[in-house]
Amino acid sequence: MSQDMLSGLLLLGVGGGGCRLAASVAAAYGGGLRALGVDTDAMSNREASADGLTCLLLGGARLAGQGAGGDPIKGRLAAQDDFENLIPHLQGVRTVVLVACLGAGTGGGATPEIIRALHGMGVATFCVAMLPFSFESEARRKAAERVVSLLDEHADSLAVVPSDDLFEGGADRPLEEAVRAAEAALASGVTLLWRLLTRPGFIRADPERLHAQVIGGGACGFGAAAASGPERAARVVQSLGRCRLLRGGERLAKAGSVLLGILAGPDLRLAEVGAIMGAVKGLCRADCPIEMGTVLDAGYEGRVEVVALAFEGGAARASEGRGELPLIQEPPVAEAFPIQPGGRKGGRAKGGSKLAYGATGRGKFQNVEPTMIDGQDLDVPTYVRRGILLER
Ligand SMILES: Nc1nc2c(ncn2[C@@H]2O[C@H](COP(=O)(O)OP(=O)(O)OP(=O)(O)O)[C@@H](O)[C@H]2O)c(=O)[nH]1
Ligand SMILES: [Mg+2]
Repeated sequence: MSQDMLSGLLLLGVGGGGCRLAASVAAAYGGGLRALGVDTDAMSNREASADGLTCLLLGGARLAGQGAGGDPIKGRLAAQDDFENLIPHLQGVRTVVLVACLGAGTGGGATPEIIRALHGMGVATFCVAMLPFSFESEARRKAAERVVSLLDEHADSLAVVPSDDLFEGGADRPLEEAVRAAEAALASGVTLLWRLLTRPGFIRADPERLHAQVIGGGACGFGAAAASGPERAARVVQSLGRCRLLRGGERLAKAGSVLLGILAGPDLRLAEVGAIMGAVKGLCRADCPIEMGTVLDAGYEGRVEVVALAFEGGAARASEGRGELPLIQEPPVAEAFPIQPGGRKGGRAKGGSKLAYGATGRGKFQNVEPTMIDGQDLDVPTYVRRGILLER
């Protein structure tokens, strides 16, 4: 079994933009990353497949491979139709890292549905959701915002990334260079989990703790910085503190837990690891746990890169973690995806289950021992456990 199979992670691109970004993240990782794309648009699927990403068509019977045309309801129904086809790809997967661009039909409509179904199967989800560029229409921005609240409700960890921020300092750069830099920034954050697990340096990340981190993470910001030359350890943390994706350090200052990767060549010195950790601690709250790992790769010779995932929440306790591997053979697809003719946009539960139950679905039972009967946590309301949409 390859190292990547052992990581239990799957990268999933959703929609046209999501698949393109997932393909570039997988390519930036350098091969071997377990990745998949799903889209309603057959042509876009073919393009992503040509870029090396295996893509599945969603809603072929409903949309004839023509895409969701900007309509998130079509995207949602397409995911309901064909989620089943994803199941063979989930063998051994404990955490799915979803990448989607919001503002149109498939990324906006299918992503919350897929997350809800994965949650019903006991698979943890870390969603990276891109917001439209500021030069796109107001309607796209509003559509994206509506989806963010759904994702917030169902994803275990959620990083919302304004596309503009990814193109930090890129306005005057040649377009191709700006796109490459933006993709590299995204890849640094998204692939950190894989790199810590499958290409560790002398400090290895623990898969259980990473899994618990995703489950308890909540809102997440990520940022990366690189430096070389003298004083590179001090300078790399200074530029991480200024990173726009981390809101100029605000995300770190408020974080409930941080996952930090130090990526360097074999020339990395122990004193530099100490200096980086000390400086990052200085950017965070005194009581913020920082889980750190190093990735040593000859390609980084002379350079040090620091990647931080700043989570609002802390790692889930072992009792909250979904320790069991999902039962791939008998997925609760029917319960997770009740077909709703003329279903409501969003389909939020009455009373807004986000406030009541949060991303884990455990609400006020968040910090108590789960009441487990037949493998089901009865502290989580049935409709949340089964992903049933309630009409107001
Ligand atoms: N960074 C980046 N963003 C993209 C790219 N393509 C699309 N987007 C963004 O993604 C948003 C949604 O567009 P798509 O991903 O193409 O839409 P979709 O999810 O395929 O939905 P439908 O086409 O309606 O089925 C757009 O408003 C853009 O902000 C891309 O290649 N790179
Ligand atoms: Mg599309």
